[in-house]
Amino acid sequence: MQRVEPQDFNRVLSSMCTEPHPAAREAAEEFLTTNPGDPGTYETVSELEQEAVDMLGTVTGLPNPAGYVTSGGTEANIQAVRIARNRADTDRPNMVAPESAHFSFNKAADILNVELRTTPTDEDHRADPEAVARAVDEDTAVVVGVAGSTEYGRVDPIPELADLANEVDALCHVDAAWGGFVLPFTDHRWHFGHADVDTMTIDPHKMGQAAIPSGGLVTHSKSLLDELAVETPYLESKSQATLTGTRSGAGVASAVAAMDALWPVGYREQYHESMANAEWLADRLAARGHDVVEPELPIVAADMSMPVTEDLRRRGWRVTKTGAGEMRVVCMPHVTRSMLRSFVAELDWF
Ligand code: 0PR
Repeated sequence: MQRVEPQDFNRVLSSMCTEPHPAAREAAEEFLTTNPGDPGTYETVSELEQEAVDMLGTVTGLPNPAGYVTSGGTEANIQAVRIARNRADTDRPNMVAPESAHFSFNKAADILNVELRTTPTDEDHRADPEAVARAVDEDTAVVVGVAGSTEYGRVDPIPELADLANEVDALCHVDAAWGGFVLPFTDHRWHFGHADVDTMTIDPHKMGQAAIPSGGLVTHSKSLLDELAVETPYLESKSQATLTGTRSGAGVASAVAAMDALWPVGYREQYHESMANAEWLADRLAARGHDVVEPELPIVAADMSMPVTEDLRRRGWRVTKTGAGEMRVVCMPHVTRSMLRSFVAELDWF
């Protein structure tokens, strides 16, 4: 086969994934042939998975976490809803999520036959606890909060949402798929140590700088994870909680390698650098007369009246639009200041 370059990150401003840390890349390659779905056979990677979960617990303020390394945020969100549905004492379960929640919750609702009730966000794109309070009832299995939203990088008021979940005996799930590796360095109250959170999504393959596929589902107790267990008669292990069967050991090993290398110093430095880049870009765009959604985490959205994504795309840039039509730039680790400088300079062409 002719060698093709899989991805040049040079002009990618749209992705929530990034170039893996060198140690993560190496670990991924080393563990390519292992299958953590069969822990009786592949013991080493299985031990590594527990290490990964323990480290994710450290990042999310949870001393004795139970969970596993998923294929990504979608799987972790689906499984969190599944835990809640299985545990709920109702025939007509619903979940309540802000409209800013990722579309993986629509998939979860469809697959699991759980009614999805979306609530409006406030003027700053955060979940509105009053709207959530109006939507929950005794059939609510889970209340979802987003910590680092896909479009605007906003953090929902997690303690309030967790209280609302508690009131109706529902679980509280936090989707920190993207935000989980930057939020520890902010003042936000988002994790298990800050509120009565039951389950969380946090993806090493996004801001965690691990190789794809590496997502994370973390819960505060083994009994919650056991809601997912099915019997596995012909494996050495007796049950399996994961959604997929055969899984990539590459994701597991690279998650451990990335967190080993970067937690907490490397991630902290990256957060400050990415945040400074986001603020710089927001300032430049505002100076050009654009309406900018002030970045709270390293995502910039700006009402670009003029250069549309297709024009930029033709020039090699990868940017996406929000549902409302704003241009959106995710300041991932591969997005450097010089890259942003050339981006802003090129805007002058339009
Ligand atoms: N939760 C949140 C908050 C997310 O932002 C995403 C992905 C997910 C869950 C789902 O995660 P997985 O894609 O790992 O299953 N958000 C990005 C999006 O949908 C995913 C993405 C990643 C898009 C890389 C583009 C890209 O180049 O926009």
